[in-house]
Amino acid sequence: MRTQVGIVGSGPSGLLLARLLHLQGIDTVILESRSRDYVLGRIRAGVIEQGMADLLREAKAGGRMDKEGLIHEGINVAFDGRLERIDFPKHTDGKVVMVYGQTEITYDLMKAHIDEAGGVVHYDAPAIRVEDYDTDTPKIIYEQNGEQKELVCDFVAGCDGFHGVARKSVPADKITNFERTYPFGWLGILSDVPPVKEELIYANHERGFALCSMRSHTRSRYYIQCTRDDRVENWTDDAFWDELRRRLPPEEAGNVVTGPRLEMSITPLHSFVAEPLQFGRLFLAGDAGHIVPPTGAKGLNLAASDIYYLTRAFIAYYKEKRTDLLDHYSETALRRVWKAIRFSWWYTSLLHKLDNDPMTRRLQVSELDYLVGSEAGRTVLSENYVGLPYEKFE
Ligand code: FAS
Ligand code: PHB
Repeated sequence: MRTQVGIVGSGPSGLLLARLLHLQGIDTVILESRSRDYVLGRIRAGVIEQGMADLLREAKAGGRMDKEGLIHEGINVAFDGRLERIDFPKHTDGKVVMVYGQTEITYDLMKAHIDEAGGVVHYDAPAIRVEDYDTDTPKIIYEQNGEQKELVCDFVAGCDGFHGVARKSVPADKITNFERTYPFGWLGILSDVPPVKEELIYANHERGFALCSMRSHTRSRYYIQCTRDDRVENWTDDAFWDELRRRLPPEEAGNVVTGPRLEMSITPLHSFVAEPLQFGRLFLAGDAGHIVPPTGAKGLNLAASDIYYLTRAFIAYYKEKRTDLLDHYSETALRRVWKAIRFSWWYTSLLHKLDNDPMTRRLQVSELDYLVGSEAGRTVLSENYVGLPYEKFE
């Protein structure tokens, strides 16, 4: 099999890239190890920046988002029994975020790229490795129906997430990994109950972090900090709701509407960056190149900015035979990645129970008190949360 851009992984990165290139007449083939339904069934991101929303519109896959997505002009921060609202438009020249689930985004991209445009995606076709990416004809070796096959390409985009094979196809001495693992995770529940509040609540509490989010006005997503080795089996729904309420200010705790779980899962928290993101004709994008703890809601949005730069680089190559944008993809994408890594680490450290030292707790509460009491503090939080601007790349 032969194509122009071979893509490993049909998560939001891979699908968005394929869709945007298709609209420019550039051929792609996606190889995905899982089934279509499995990919669609994942419960992940819920908050998207302006940049991601604009890219979905550019991909002509933003119609349902614009109809059903919830525009949020702020978040709430809870600590010390207080609840403080951060007004984004006031501190960022009118910028906002959108609450629209990753599951919905994946559905919309599959519909636009595969069902409506006939885009080529091979499901249940795991890639085994990427070869010859330092030549003009890189190959993806993959398995399908028990047979080993190869996809010959001009370029390979590794959009196969943290556990994928694209990054692992690069020799260790050619890549530098930066990693930080946190000694805790998030226990999340999805339930068809109205959210406790119109906007998200990020709560710092002596018992640990809590987050109140949603997917719609009738479907809520809540998270509480748990230990890294905790297990979903340890938690009944009631135990989850009781612990969540303990970590919220009294009024909000009283307003929580509880219900049975649709889904419950634990997410370990870590920060990871691979450098560079380009190896000859192999390009890494999204979680294949970097991971952030979900506290800052940046994972999916960083995947979007990578795809913004990578799409423009491929278009410049195929339309004008330019290679300069391809050569600058890695450094440009990583500049924005590191700022989001820093913000996500800082926000995670500020809101989570890091240890049992009362000094740590006092430092967190006083930093939160400073932050919400200062215009500069509110601006710093708002600017980073709504998403730092994309660089001009043309
Ligand atoms: P993905 O991991 O989504 O997709 C990679 C694809 O590659 C998968 O379909 C996988 O099956 C496939 N694959 C893997 N190995 C393969 C192989 N060998 N061959 C073929 N295919 C292969 N981000 C936010 O911005 N906001 C949030 O609110 C947020 N909340 C989150 C909550 C949770 C609980 C979690 C876990 C993550 C959250 N994230 C959030 C981050 C998350 O959204 C990721 O950043 C996003 O899924 C990244 O998309 P991709 O890069 O496409 O990787
Ligand atoms: C979510 O809605 O799943 C969500 C929202 C904000 C975050 C992380 C997850 O920071």
